[in-house]
Amino acid sequence: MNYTTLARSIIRGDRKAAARLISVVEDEEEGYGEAMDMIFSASGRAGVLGITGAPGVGKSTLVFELAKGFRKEGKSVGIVAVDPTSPLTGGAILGDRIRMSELSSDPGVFIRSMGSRGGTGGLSLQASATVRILDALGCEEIIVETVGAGQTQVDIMGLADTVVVVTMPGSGDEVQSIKAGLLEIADIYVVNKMDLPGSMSTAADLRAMIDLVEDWKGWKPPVLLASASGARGLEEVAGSIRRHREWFSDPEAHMERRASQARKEIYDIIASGILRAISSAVTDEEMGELVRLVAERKMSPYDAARKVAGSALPGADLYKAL
Ligand SMILES: Nc1nc2c(ncn2[C@@H]2O[C@H](COP(=O)(O)OP(=O)(O)OP(=O)(O)O)[C@@H](O)[C@H]2O)c(=O)[nH]1
Ligand SMILES: [Mg+2]
Repeated sequence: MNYTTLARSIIRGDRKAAARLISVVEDEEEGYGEAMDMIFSASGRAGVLGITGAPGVGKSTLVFELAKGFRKEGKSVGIVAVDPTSPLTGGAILGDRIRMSELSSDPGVFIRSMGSRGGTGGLSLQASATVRILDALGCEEIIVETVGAGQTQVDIMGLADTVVVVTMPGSGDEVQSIKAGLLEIADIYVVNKMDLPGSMSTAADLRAMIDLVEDWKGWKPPVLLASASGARGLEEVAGSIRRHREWFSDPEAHMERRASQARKEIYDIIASGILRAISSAVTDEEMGELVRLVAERKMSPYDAARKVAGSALPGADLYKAL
């Protein structure tokens, strides 16, 4: 299969071709790198927004409302919902589908759900390739929903220019978990479900936490109250996203973040490519035998890894590397 034909169709705006190339990346087919080079050249125009937070805080509802807002401005929208938890049951994804059905009939909206299928490639790489493909397709705004830190393999900062961390009132645990993992990644905080009791004090807790950091290097994350399902506070959220984007669009000022995004993507691509090359150097039987030996504790997993990698990379100093 020549994926470059697919890439050309995507750049012309062919949604079916985009869906197919995303599947190629997800299924870890070989040889789509050249198509991704073309996609890369045609991308770079979209605004990429990350929405993250604990399960059930209202991320998808917020994504839906923000997408509707972008549509009102006449912008085309791509939505990538990453569900690392339950690729099998797909419960959350199904719920999202129903919620999204209003948008999915809109030709200006492209929605894609993805979950880890337990393959060798990283979900991060799949998500970043999907964002690029939607960008090349012509989506002007791309929203990526991921479940909060610690529960996901997807580094949202590596994907998005603006990251919104969503939380909800009622659990001090929430603020604790944000402290533990999400503090460094948030550009904007949204305390969703402001219709429920305790939203003011959750916001106050977050603000107190933010105030402890002395130097925000030009952008101090605002804490906003909203109700995604009640359509309250959404203008303010959209406004903050716009302001952050303006601030972030100065390329000189943000080389550090862009460089760390680039570094991560390069390493993800290397890791997935090498893993694929190495895996194809052993047969399923050979791999099965090694798995059995390690499971029976007759061989160290490091030794097994060296044996597999050694047959694909003769001459590499695997004792040093592994
Ligand atoms: N009371 C209240 N409920 C809300 C609000 N926003 C969303 N919800 C409800 O919260 C529940 C979870 O919303 P989702 O948007 O699916 O949350 P999520 O964070 O995407 O959930 P996962 O993707 O499963 O992690 C749904 O029943 C929503 O209707 C709100 O502002 N107030
Ligand atoms: Mg969701």
